[in-house]
Amino acid sequence: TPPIMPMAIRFDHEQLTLAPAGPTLTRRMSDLEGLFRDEAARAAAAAGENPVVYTVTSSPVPEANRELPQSITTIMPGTTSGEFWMTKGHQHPDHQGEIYLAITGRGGILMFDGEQTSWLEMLPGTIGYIPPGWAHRSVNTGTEPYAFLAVYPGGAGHDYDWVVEHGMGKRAFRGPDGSALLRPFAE
Ligand code: S6P
Ligand code: ZN
Repeated sequence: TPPIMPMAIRFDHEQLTLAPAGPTLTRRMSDLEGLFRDEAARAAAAAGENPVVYTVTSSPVPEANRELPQSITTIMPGTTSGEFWMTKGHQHPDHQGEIYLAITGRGGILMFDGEQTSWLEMLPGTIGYIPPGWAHRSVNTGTEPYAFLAVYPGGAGHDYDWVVEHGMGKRAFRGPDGSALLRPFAE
């Protein structure tokens, strides 16, 4: 493959798209087996309307060592038995760090290093820093789509099994006043 040349990528704030764009990934309820507290409710939703929970649009920068790719994640608003809609969550196998920039809507980053849990509230303009070794899951805590830019080392990778094995420490539910309420992962 030819070397990547310097490039400008246009970000459309309204459409939440990149041009030029790389691959786009769509995750529906059927792709999120075993991740919500109420798996029966998740399975029922997957068997029914099977809604899109989030999309990830990448730039053309490849996920390869020494490159610095970026993507836009858009999580739809919603809850499953009170648990806010969220990404699968993953750990980077070699523990690289990552940054997120919140663009629209409201959300949070739930992080877990195997012992401690961290929660960062994300509002448009917030830069969230994910330090090395912290698994990360994004959550839409609002009533509109929540979108953010992620910038990460090209060799970072995605270890989804780590989250299945270790959990995320906590879960984000909609509290009585509509804001996020963190509860123990297995409660
Ligand atoms: C990649 C970065 C994001 C996520 C995306 C979807 O390092 O953290 O682009 O991949 O937000 O989340 P997930 O957990 O399904 O990959
Ligand atoms: Zn990541």
